[in-house]
Parts: sequence; structure tokens; C-alpha cells
Amino acid sequence: MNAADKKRLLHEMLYARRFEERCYEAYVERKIGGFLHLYPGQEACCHGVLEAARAGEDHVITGYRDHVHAIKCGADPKEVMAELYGKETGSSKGRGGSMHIFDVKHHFYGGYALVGGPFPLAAGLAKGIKMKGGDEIAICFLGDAANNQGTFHEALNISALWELPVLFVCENNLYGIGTRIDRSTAVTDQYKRVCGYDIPAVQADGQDIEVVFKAAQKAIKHVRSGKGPYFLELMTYRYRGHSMSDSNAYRSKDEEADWSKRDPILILKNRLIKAGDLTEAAYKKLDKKIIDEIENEVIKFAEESPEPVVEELEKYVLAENDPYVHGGPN
Ligand SMILES: Cc1ncc(C[n+]2csc(CCOP(=O)(O)OP(=O)(O)O)c2C)c(N)n1
Ligand SMILES: [Mg+2]
Repeated sequence: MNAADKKRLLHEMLYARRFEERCYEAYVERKIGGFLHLYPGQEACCHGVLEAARAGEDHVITGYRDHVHAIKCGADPKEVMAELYGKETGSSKGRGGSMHIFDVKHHFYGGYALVGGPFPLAAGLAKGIKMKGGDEIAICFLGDAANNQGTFHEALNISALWELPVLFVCENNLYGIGTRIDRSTAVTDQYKRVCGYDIPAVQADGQDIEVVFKAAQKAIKHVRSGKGPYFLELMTYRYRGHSMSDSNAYRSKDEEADWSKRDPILILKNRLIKAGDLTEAAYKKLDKKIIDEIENEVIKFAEESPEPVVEELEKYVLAENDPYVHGGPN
């Protein structure tokens, strides 16, 4: 990774941070409704892994903490914000909201509310790739608590058995909602749970983007070469509560302070400054530029976009022609 790459990634991660913080404000202003799960603290996981992938070719899927992954895949931040606002110009035409960002053009396949739901879908995406004979891969990002779902074990088993080209990325932020991992999970190191499926599994620091990038490069090389699945566990931390309805009262201030010292943006920024590739003044300028851009382009677009109209409520319902939807067969 050269200095130009690092600067671009600093820009992208800072953009993701400011985007999410602006979502928080818009929610408080009641411009965004429903559920909202934010990503600050975990930026190096998404950006480090996807930097090692092929944007727009590899298939990416994740859970409900999905805005940043969609944007890194190439989704237009304006469309993502408009989706959160429930507007017709949103990436899911305003029908999905925060947990259901979807962008087929950039091979971003969601955005799912069901914990663990994407595991088998990722295996299915990988099976599709294998049947078509391409060398793309599927990448599934999920949290630590999702691994307690049956779907985790079912998907790992079938992926290993069929040697599917899928990379499972566990963003281990130590919590599932308000429950700390050691209160819900017998084996807290998630990579150790994968040995039963004979899938290579590695744990890495999820706060240092260069570490994530290197680990992901190795993982992706393995998967792309046809050797089957790989599991990458990234140790990370979310700064905000689980969702907007979470008061975040279950974590100690000391724990939060310790993790904020290992902030992914701070780590990369300090590294660039130390190498003489960035100054504090240039960083401040970049930050202001990003904040202004989000306000003047992204928020403006979402605010000014039209609401979906009631007459078109069923327009994108796939079961449109199902007789049961229209009152049954008789
Ligand atoms: C099938 C299912 N069960 C329960 C829930 C409620 N729920 C939402 S998020 C969550 C915790 C998930 O934590 P984790 O997988 O660690 O992801 P994180 O939120 O930390 O990113 C739970 C239990 C759900 N959405 N779906
Ligand atoms: Mg978690």
C-alpha cells in the first residue's frame, strides 16, 4: 500500500465516519425513521477487506449495519441517504430503509435485518459464481453474535463441502446488542469455532487498515484460487449503541476510552503524518471538505427528493401476480 492509497483510504474512512454521524443527526431531527445501526469505530474492517477485493465484480453481502459497505462497493452515497430518508430516489426506492440497502449494479446484495440470514445467501452467491465458472468471490460480513445462529454452521458446512468461493468476515465488536460476547458465547475467539469445518480461519486486528488489508489479500487469494472458503475474524469496536434505541449503558467508560485510542482513522492519520505524507492542517481541510460535501450534496439530495406515492406501493412487490396477494384463488 503506497502513500497515495493510504491517503485515499483515510479520505474514504473519514467520509464514512462523517456520513454515519450525519445519519445520527438526521435521525434525531426525525428525518430518518425506523431502525438505524451505525458503523463508527469499525471502518477499517470494511475498507481494508474490500480494498483487497475487486470492486463491482466480487459479490458482497452483510447485515443491517450496511451503509458503509454499500458505499465502499460503489453505491452512490446520495442514494444511500435518500433510502434512509424513505425517498423514491433511494437505492431501494425508499421501500427498504437503513437495513435494506441494495445495489445490484455494484454487486452489493444487502442489507438484511435477520441476524445470520446472509450466511446461506453468501453460500448461494458463491455457488452461483462457481456454476457460471467465473473467478469472482462472495464476501459475507457479519457480527460476532450472528455466529450463534444455526445458519452460520449450515453455511460453513456446505461451503466447505462444495469448496465454494466465499470469504466470511466476522466483525467481532465484542457485543450483540447489549450482551458482551463472554456472556453469550462459549468460545469467544470466533476463528476457533471454524475448525470443525476444516476452513482456514484467522484472527486479526480490525483497527489497523493495513493489517486488515494484508490479511484480506491472503484470504482472497486463497478463495479466488479455487481452494474453497476462508474465515477472517477482525477484532473491532463500535462507538455508538447497537442502534438508535440503545442507550449504550452497559459498557464502562474505561473500555470505551481504551478502544478510542485505537481508532482506525487516528491510526492511519498518525502513520501518514509520521511519514511526512500528511499535515494536521491538510487533515483538517479534508475533514471540512467532507462535512461540506455531505451537507451540500448528500443531505440536500435526500431532503429534496420526492416521497414514494401511495398508488405505487405494490410496484416492486415480486409476488404481484400471486393470487393469494389479491384475495386468494377463488
Ligand atoms: C434472527 C434474529 N434474531 C434476533 C434479532 C435481534 N438482533 C438484532 S441485532 C442482534 C445482535 C447481533 O450482534 P452481532 O451479530 O454481533 O452484530 P453487531 O450488531 O454487533 O454488528 C440481535 C440479537 C434479529 N434481528 N434477527
Ligand atoms: Mg457484535
